[in-house]
Amino acid sequence: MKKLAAVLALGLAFTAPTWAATKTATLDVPGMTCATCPITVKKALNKVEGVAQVEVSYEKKEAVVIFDDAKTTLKALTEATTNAGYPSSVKE
Ligand SMILES: [Cu+2]
Repeated sequence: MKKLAAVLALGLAFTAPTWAATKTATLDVPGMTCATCPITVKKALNKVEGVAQVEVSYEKKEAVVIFDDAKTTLKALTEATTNAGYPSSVKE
């Protein structure tokens, strides 16, 4: 019985409504000039409400952001990096 409940709970977690709004965006961040820049960019993006995960690549000069589009917008993400000194744009 306990096992069945656990399986049901797992099923519910995967169908939670918040999951449906999760989006991934790739931002071009051309202003990163050294290996520590991605740390600043990552911190700035993590502060935005609704952001779940951030991966910043200095080599590619881009940031991949997983976020809840019910809580934040692409504009808020590019503004966050811009305010941190790294203007960015959404990659198509
Ligand atoms: Cu730097």
